[in-house]
Amino acid sequence: AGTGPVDPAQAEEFLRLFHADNPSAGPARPRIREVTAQIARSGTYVHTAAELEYGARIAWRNSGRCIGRLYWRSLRIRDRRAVETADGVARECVRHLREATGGGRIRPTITVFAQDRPGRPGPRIWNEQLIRYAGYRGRDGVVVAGDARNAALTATALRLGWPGGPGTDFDVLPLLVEAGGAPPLLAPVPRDAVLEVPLEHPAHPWFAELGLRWHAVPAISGMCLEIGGVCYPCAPFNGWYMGTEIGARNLADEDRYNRLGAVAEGLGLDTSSDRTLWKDQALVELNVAVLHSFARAGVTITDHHTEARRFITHLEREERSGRVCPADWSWIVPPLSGALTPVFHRYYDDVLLSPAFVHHPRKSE
Ligand code: HEM
Ligand code: NRG
Repeated sequence: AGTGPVDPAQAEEFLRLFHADNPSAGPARPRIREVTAQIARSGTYVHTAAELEYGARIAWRNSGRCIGRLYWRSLRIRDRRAVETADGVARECVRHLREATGGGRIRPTITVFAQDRPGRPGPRIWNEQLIRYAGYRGRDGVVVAGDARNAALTATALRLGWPGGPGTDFDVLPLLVEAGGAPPLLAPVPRDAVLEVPLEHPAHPWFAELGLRWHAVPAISGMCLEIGGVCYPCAPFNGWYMGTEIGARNLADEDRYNRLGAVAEGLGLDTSSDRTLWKDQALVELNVAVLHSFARAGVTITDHHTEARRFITHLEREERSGRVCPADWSWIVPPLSGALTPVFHRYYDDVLLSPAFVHHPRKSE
């Protein structure tokens, strides 16, 4: 994939797969002839709407790092291939967020923008996700507020003219949308398109005072959707969160929000030695708060025990269908209580299949 010519062999392989799985689309042969001619003429080809939908769902099914694949058939596809300007992309991303958020009943959704063509790359979003919290660096370069993961993107946004947010730990960054070879457009994400959940603990009233919160929808915007040799560089997608992503990583990692100390203090734990397991205890209560708060707010979320069981169901189904299910152990096993879940106790095939979601090199640095 990329802005070079499409490899006809990749196109053919995809079309064979599509027609094998979709008998109602007729035989593959005539379509392959047509596409081969299109590639010879123009260096690329255009998917039908049915091919695009199928390709996007299979790309999810092929994502070896994703534990949430049981429902891969339910992905909603927003075909916006005609949109290629930066403000068109920004506007449709905001619509995507509104539709996918569903007031808390989150719907797995992907919006597909213009494809790469030889000499004419499609649009790109520099943000890793549609919703990201700014990370502000002080004079010495150390992050003083917000999410350190997004410090480089925040600096880029400021350099491009973003005035900055109020300076809280949870300022939503604008979208940086690149199109047509121009410098990226800064597009604010309206407040009312960003559903957030303030965190509280079912048993500890002081917890709410920590002022922690997280956004409802994880919408990955920094990956390329590759289907049959064609690259869609801008194809943001979302499902819903598994609680550990927020509670055991985003808010807990030392190079993210690093809040275990604050939680431990609230709990009155002995933090004088690692061996008291204060971090482990604080981690569990933080994760209890995440799941409890999302549920109370009516926002879809899953826990790692349920999702691990579902993933095993998915694996068994895939096996019965005669397919290999690629999986990367180090991403599938949850970052909390790994061995308590069934996904820990086995090995996986980790093969690269196409269609696929692939990482772009990060653009903000
Ligand atoms: C990764 C859960 C939907 C594609 C992940 C991860 C989790 C997860 C826990 C690991 C994240 C990490 O450790 O940072 C879920 C759940 C979903 C869901 C609960 C609910 C429906 C989707 C959808 C797609 C998708 C709709 C695409 C259409 C991916 C990909 C990755 C991933 C490509 C790897 C991301 C990377 O390399 O950074 N998912 N997912 N997931 N998921 Fe899903
Ligand atoms: N860990 C990241 C999100 C990665 C993808 N997770 C999902 N994807 N649940 C974070 O923001 O914490 N999804 O499409 O639902």
